[in-house]
Amino acid sequence: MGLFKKILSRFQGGDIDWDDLEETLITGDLGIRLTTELVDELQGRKGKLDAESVVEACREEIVEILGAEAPEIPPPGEPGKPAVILVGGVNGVGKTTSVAKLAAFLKGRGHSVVMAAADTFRAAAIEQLQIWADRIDVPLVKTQYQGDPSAVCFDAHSKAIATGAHYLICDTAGRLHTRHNLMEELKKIRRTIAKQDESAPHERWIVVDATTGSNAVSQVREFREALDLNGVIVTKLDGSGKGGSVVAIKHELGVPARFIGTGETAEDFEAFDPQRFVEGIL
Ligand SMILES: Nc1nc2c(ncn2[C@@H]2O[C@H](COP(=O)(O)OP(=O)(O)OP(=O)(O)O)[C@@H](O)[C@H]2O)c(=O)[nH]1
Ligand SMILES: [Mg+2]
Repeated sequence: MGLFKKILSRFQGGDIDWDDLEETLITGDLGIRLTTELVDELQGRKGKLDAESVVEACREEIVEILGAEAPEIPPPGEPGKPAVILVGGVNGVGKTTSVAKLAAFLKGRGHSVVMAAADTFRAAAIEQLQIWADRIDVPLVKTQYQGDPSAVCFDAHSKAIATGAHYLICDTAGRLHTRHNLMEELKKIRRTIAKQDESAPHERWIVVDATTGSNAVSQVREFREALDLNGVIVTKLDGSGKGGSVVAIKHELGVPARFIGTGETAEDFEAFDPQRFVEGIL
C-alpha cells in the first residue's frame, strides 16, 4: 500500500495523529530531517487540516521539493564531442544494469552510444556488460580483469570521439562511499575523462537502490563530494521500496533523480517524472 494511502486510512474520519504521520513519513524513507520540517510546516498552517487535506498538502510539498518539471534527458553530444555519462554507486545497486538500460533507452531515441566497462575489479563484471552490449547491440570498450579503469574510460572516450558517437556511458565498480582510496579512484576516472574534453564527464550520476532507505542519503553525500554529482538513478522501484529517499536526497543535497529502474529487463527503465513518482508513492 502506498505511503499516503496508509496515512489516509489511519486518519479516516478522525483528527490527524501527528506522531503517526511523522512515523509514516520516516517509514517511507523521507528521513528524519525532512519529515520534521514537513510536519512542522503542516502543523503551522492556518486553518485545520483534515485527513484528506493533509495528504494533499504532503503531496504538494513533496512535488515542490522534487520540482514539478521532469529533469531533462541529457542532450546528445556533437560529433567528436560525445556527451559523457559517468555512473557510480555502492555494490549491487544496479549500476551495470542501469548503464545498459540507459544505452538502450538512448539508442531507442535514434542516438549512437558507446559503453565503457570500467569495472575491472569484479571478475564477472566485464562479461556481464558484454552480454548486455550484445543483447542491445551497442559497442563496448573493455580491458582485461584488474586493468586500469581510468584507461578504459579514456580509450572508450577516444572511440566515441573517433566514431562520432552521441553518448559515452561508463560503468564503474561498486565501491563503499566510506572507502577513501576507492573514492579517489573515481575522481581519477573523472579527471582522465576530462583530458579529451574538459567539459566531460557532463553527467555524473549515482545509482541508488530504492530499498536502501535513508543510508542512500549518506551514499549520495560522499559520491557528490567525489564527483560533483548532478543526477541519481533510482533502481528496484518494482520491489518493496518506495524510493522516498530521493525526496530527502533532493531536499538535503540538491541532487535530482534522473531515471528510474523498475525491473531487470532493458525496457524496465524510464525518465524520472516527479508528478508520477509522487502519485506512485502515495
Ligand atoms: N528488480 C530489479 N532488479 C534490478 C533492477 N536493477 C538492477 N537489478 C538487479 O540487481 C542485481 C544487481 O545489478 P547490477 O547491475 O549487477 O548491479 P551493480 O551495481 O552493477 O553491481 P556491482 O557491479 O556488483 O556493484 C541484478 O540481479 C540486476 O538484475 C531493477 O530496477 N529492478
Ligand atoms: Mg556492476
